Amino acid sequence: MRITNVRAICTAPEGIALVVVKIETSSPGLYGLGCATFTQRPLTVVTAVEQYLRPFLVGKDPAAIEDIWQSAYVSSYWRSGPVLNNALAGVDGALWDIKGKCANLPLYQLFGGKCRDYAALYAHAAGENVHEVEESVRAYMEQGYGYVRCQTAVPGFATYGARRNVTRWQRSAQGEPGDGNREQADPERDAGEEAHKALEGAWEPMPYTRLVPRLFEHLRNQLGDGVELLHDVHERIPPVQALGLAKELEPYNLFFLEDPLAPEDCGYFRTMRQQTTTPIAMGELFVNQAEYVPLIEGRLIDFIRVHVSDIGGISMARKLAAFCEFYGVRTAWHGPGDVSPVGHAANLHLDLACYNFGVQEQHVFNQAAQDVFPGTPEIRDGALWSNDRPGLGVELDEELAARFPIPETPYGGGWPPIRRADGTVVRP
Ligand code: GCO
Ligand code: MG
Repeated sequence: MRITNVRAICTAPEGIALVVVKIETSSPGLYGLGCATFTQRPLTVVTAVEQYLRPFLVGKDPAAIEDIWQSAYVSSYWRSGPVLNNALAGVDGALWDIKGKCANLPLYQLFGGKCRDYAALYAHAAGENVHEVEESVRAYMEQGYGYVRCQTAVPGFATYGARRNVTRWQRSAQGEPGDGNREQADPERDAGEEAHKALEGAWEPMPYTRLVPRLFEHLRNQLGDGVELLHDVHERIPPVQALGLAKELEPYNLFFLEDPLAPEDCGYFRTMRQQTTTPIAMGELFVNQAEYVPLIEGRLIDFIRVHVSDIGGISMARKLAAFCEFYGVRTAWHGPGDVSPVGHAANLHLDLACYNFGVQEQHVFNQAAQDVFPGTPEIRDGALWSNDRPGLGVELDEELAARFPIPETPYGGGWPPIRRADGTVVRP
């Protein structure tokens, strides 16, 4: 059997650009799918796949996953980074999908079988104030969720993960399902750049840093310890404030505090570890193993939040999960709306087969996305369930996918600049 074609397919059924690689083979009807979603720069990934990896791959044996990964990885000489790793991940995922289909087994079986029956999910609770967040957490608890990420708006300021002052696009990029219907009138989407900025508002670290401990104090007072609470700092505050926040949150026993530091500030993790027992999650922005290896071997973090396609896909993620196991670090693969259902399926197979599973981030795909991607993993009782089909278990309706082209968004699809009141741009 040989690889006969490699294509990168873009689709946005929720208004969020998704990229999926499809590898076709000389065996009639046998093809594979892999997630290559870098939602802020999707067309760069398409170029990397179709201009460079396709000529590299056509004619090769699709069974030779590791050799293809290693040789494709160095074929660009300069390697790693989000574009090349996403392209490589799409190929890698598609080859694993093909291998599972050839073996007539779901991928988790090829990875050593199940360590658990399902992957426990964490849902995204948000609100304009502590009461709204509490209400949102309660609703998730009633649906059977044991883990809930809690984000609150900071009155008068833009805040990651909370609805207020956030444009529709940012909401969808932050893991809240889009409407998927491009015809719907949406004044926010149609706002010009200036209006877009006005909707965001300014970001100030101190009001946020002062408010978050009050949020979790309220939640623990109202909800007790019967639910695991998480929070995403989203790398937005100065490192010394992140140290203080992590310490101040200790009494509220978070399951984890995510992205307290930016990748550029990883040097502070050693100090953070010495000062607090709040569990730390990091990694969604990592795009090179040189970033995550020191944090793991130093036992400086507790969960990896890696965007699987940003590190080169399933093959690399399996190696990383195994490496983490030796250091007591658990997995928490990145899984918002800018991971495709194919990518969520890859997360799920890793979740089921890795001993050191921590928790899985949830994204509830709208009906349009589920129609474009038949076999999207099922969410039930606060958990993600495998359909046990061979390979990844997800298909792609290309004709339907074409009806959801990448939408025009301000800033050319990039992450809009969040600025402080004085205009200084801050990290996402
Ligand atoms: C998360 C992430 C996302 C990112 C988004 C960027 O924890 O799920 O922080 O919400 O902001 O994936 O495109
Ligand atoms: Mg995050």
